[in-house]
Amino acid sequence: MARSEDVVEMVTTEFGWFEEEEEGYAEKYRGAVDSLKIENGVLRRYLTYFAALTRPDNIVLIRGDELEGIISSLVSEGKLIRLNGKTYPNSYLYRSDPSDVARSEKNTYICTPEREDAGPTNNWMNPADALARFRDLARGAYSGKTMYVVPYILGPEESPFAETGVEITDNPYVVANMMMITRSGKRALDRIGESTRFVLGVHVTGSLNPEERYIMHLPEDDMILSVNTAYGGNALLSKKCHALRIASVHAKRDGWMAEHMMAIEVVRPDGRAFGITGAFPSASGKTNLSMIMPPSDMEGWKAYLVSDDIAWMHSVNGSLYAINPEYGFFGVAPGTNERTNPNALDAIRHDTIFTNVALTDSGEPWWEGLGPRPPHLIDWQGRDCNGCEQAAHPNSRFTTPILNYRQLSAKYSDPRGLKVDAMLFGGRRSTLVPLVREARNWAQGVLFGAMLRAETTAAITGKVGVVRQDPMAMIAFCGYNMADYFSHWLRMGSMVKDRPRIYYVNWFRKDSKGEFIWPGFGENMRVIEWITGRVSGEITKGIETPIGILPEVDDIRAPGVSRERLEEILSVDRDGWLRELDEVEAFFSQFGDRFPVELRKEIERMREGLENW
Ligand code: GTP
Ligand code: SPV
Ligand code: MN
Repeated sequence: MARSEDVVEMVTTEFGWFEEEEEGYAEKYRGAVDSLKIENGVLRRYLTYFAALTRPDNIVLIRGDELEGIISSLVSEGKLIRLNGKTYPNSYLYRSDPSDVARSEKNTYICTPEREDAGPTNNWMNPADALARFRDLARGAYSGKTMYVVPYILGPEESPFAETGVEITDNPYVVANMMMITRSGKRALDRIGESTRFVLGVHVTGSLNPEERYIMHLPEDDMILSVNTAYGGNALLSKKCHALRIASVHAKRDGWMAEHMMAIEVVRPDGRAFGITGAFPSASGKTNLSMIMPPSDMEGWKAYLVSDDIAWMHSVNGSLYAINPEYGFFGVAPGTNERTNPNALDAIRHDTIFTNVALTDSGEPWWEGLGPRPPHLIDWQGRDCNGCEQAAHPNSRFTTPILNYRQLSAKYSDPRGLKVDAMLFGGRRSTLVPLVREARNWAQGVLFGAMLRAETTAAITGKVGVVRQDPMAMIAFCGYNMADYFSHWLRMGSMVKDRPRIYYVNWFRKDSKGEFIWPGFGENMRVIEWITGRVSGEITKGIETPIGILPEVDDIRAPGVSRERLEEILSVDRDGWLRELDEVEAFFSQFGDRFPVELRKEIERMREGLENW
C-alpha cells in the first residue's frame, strides 16, 4: 500500500483527473508551486493538481512562524474576536456557521475498492467516485482565496512512530487550529523530505451546505478529501481523519494500535508510576480524565497528561507504549470549571481560540457550567442573550497548545512514549453499567471494548442521549471493517507479552431523580486508586462475576458517596445484562463470518455465566 510516484501518476491519469481545462491551469500554477522550493516531487504534483482544480489567487506554504499574522488578519476581517487582553491574553473567539458545529458522521466515508473493506458500520464510496465527486465540488472553490499548505508531524519529532501529513486548505481559521494542534511547518516538511509516505488532506470550505458535505478517506492512497465544512474533526484533517481513520489502517497493516484514547501517567505517594489509557466516546470524559486533579485528601497522588484524545500504541520489548500524535487540545468547553477541571481552566487562560462559546460584557468567554451566569451575554451566534436558554453551543470548544498545560508528563516528548499498564473503556450510561469492573483476561477485555455502548452527545450532529453501540469509542473512527478491527485487537494481545489490564468504567450512572450518583471528575482518581492496587497485585480480592471482577465496596475509598449509593453502582443486574447481551449480539450479527470466533466464545461464556448467576 506504499504510495509511489506511480500511484500519483495513476491518480492523475487513470481516473482522468486532468481535463483539458485543468491542464491549462496546471501550467499556470506550476511556477507558483516551484517557487515554494519543495523538494518532494509527489507533493509538488499534488499541489499543482489541486491548485489547478481549485484555482486559488496565491499559494502559501506554512513554515512555522505564520500564526500571529494569520490571527491578526482574521481579527481585522472580523472573523476572530479578540478577548479581554488582561484576563485572556492572546485569545480569541470564533463563531462557526450554525449549520456547521459538530462532526457529521452521516457525511463521513471510507473509500475502498471493496465495500466489505469499509465494513457495515462505515459509509462507503468507491475511491474513483469519491475523487470524481470531490472534483465536481472543489472546482474553482479557492478562487479569490489563498491556498494554504500545512505540513505536519503527528507524534514526537524524534519518534520512529511519528507520521507526517500535509493539509491543503483555503481556510485561515483551519490553518491557525492546525498550527496549534500539530507540529507543523518547516520541521514537518524536512521530516517528509523525499518520502512518499505522507498523508495528503485536501480541505475546501465551500458552501457549508450540509447536503453537499463530504469527508472522504482513501486509505489505500493515504488521502483525505473534505468539502463544505469548516468545523473541528471535519476540517482539521490531522485529527480524527488522519490520526484515527487513516492511521488505524496503517496500524492494522503494521501491527500497532491507533486509538481514540486519552493517556496519563499516574504517580502514587510511594513513587510508583502507572500508565493508563482510556477510550470514551466523543464528549464523554477523555479530556477531563486526562487532566484529572486528585481530590485534596489523596495527598501525594499526581497525574500527568500524555494525551487527551488520541493514543498511538506500539509494542516495544514486549510492553505496550503510548504516544500522543497531537500538539494541542481541541476540547469541549461546557462543563469546564474550577471544580471539575482546574487544570484545563489554567491552560485555556491564554493563547487560546474559543469556538462557539458565549461572550461576556467584559470580553471574556462563557459557557454553561463555567459558573454563575452573568446578567448579560452575547450567545454563540452573536445574538443578544437575555435569559436565552443556551448561550454557548453544547459542542463549543477551546483550541490550546499542549505546552500551555501545567501537568504535562515527561513521557509526552519521549520518542517511545508511556508504558501502558491499564486501559479503560467507558461511556455515558445512566443505568445498568457499574462504576468499574476488570476483565479476567485480554480476550474478555476486548469484549468489554467491543460491547461499549453509550448515550450520544452534542459532539456529533444528530440526536443526543440515545444509547448506541460504539466499540472502543471507535465506531466513527475505524478506517476499515470493524470485525477485522476486533481481530486486530485480539492479535495485539498475543503480540504484547506484558499486556495491560483492561477495565470498563462508568462515571455517568443516575439516580431516580436524574442526578449523577458518582461525583466524577477528580473523584475518578478513587477508581484509579483501586486499579493501581489491582495492577500492582496489592488488591487480590475482588468480586468475580460473569461481567468481570468488581471491587469490594470497602476497596473503593469514596468519602463523598454513601455506602448505599456505592453498593448500587457496584451491583450486577443479571436480567439487565442478559438484555444488554441480546442487543450487543444483534449489533455483532451484521459482521457475519468476519466476526472473530474468539470473541463469540467470550460472549457465550458471559451469557452462560449470567444465566447460571
Ligand atoms: P471529545 O473531545 O469530544 O472526544 O470529548 P471528551 O471525551 O474529551 O470529553 P470531555 O472530557 O471533554 O467531557 C465532555 C463532557 O462531559 C464535559 O461537559 C464534561 O464536563 C463532562 N464530564 C467529563 N468527565 C465527567 C465525569 O467524570 N462526570 C460527569 N458527570 N461529567 C463529566
Ligand atoms: C470528537 O467529536 O470526538 C472530537 C471533536 O474530539 S472533533 O475534533 O470535532 O472530532
Ligand atoms: Mn476531548
